[in-house]
Amino acid sequence: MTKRALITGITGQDGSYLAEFLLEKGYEVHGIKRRASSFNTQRIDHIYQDPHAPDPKLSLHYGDLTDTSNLTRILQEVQPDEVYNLGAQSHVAVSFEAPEYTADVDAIGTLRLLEAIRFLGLEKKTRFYQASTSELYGLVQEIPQSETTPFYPRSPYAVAKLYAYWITVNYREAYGLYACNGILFNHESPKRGETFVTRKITRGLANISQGIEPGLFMGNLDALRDWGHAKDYVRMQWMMLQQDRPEDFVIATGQQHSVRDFICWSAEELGIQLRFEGNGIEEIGIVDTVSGNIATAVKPGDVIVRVDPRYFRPAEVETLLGDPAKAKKMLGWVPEISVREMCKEMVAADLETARRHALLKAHGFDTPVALAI
Ligand code: NDP
Ligand code: GDR
Repeated sequence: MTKRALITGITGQDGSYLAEFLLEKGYEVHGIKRRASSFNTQRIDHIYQDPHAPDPKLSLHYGDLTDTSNLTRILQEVQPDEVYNLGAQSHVAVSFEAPEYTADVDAIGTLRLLEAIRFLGLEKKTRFYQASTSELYGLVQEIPQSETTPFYPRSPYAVAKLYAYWITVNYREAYGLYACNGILFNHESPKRGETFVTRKITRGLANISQGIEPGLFMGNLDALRDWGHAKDYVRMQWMMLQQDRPEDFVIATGQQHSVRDFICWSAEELGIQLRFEGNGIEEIGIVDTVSGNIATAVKPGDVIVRVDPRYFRPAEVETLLGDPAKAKKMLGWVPEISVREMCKEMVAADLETARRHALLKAHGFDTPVALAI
């Protein structure tokens, strides 16, 4: 029997990798996409199938996590074996500006899905995955963080995700639903949203190297994160729903690096050596040397990175480091792509795009490039 999965957030980074993964496994995949005034399916266009084709394996449904009747109707139509709740207002800094909306989507949106499963009598059929987050640890109480580390959320996003975490546990305990939380640490890829820190760096530096952007403005360069590759992490999301009993798992690499490290690695991939000077609030990154012919528009002495306090958060999560021992022991999961390999892949993808823009510009077709603010 073909298994059927429903993914909220299918147009996002994880949703697109997970859809690819499930299609390869032979699943029939359904995704919820939001109505937007422009196309918003760039990340899944390569796997999209014409709905007129016989027996399409990927179908999209218009919907929104703020709309109970819409979610209930889609669940009723699809009758999924597995629901992956990846949809969210996922930007921590933005959650300080839109806290109520973030709570509605990230917290109550999760409740809406769980209630719809129960209301439709799908408790015995449908397994539920909740995209929980290392942001729950916030002001960390223990190093490294594992499934038993106490939570201390530090943003409206994390507080909303805390509700979603506990309501998932509650529906498991109260109604016997197969529901699990994946407590995922930061994971990135060339498909990462342009305003998250890693992608902002790889894209920004690639653009600078081609003369498309003059410089990069950053926030807290000392923040420490445990970064993995999204491809490794979606595999784990699926594995969690294939166990005999539902459980929560931390997914992380167990290694930690600073934002400044990530900037230096990305610069290195572009043939640029950077030196940082300053005190954190007035820090600048100066080009020391340029090697090879990759960096075409920078020269020694150029300042290409500046700290701008506008990117500091009202409450920061300074350090996160995960302990994935349970996932390794119980599921045999280990990440396959290292953070440096991931950085290289991201820079290469952004450099290709930057070169295309530079080429167009050189031939008189100047297309504006959006700034990642
Ligand atoms: P993205 O921001 O790339 O994708 C979020 C997805 O949610 C998009 O498809 C977006 O649609 C959709 N979405 C946003 N608001 C709504 C809404 N109101 N109704 C329905 N869908 C909505 O996130 P990621 O792929 O990186 O992350 C996936 C999930 O995992 C998120 O829940 C995130 O909070 C969580 N997470 C992510 C981690 C990471 O490091 N990436 C780590 C831990 C947890 P659209 O494309 O239209 O904007
Ligand atoms: P995070 O990711 O907040 O951890 O949430 P992000 O990449 O936005 O920030 C990581 C760290 O980098 C610092 N930082 C900057 N961040 C951004 N976005 N832009 C900057 O210019 C900048 N300069 C420094 C931040 O202050 C922070 O400390 C991500 C999201 O995917 C969440 O949905 C997910 O739950 C968590 O990861 C785990």
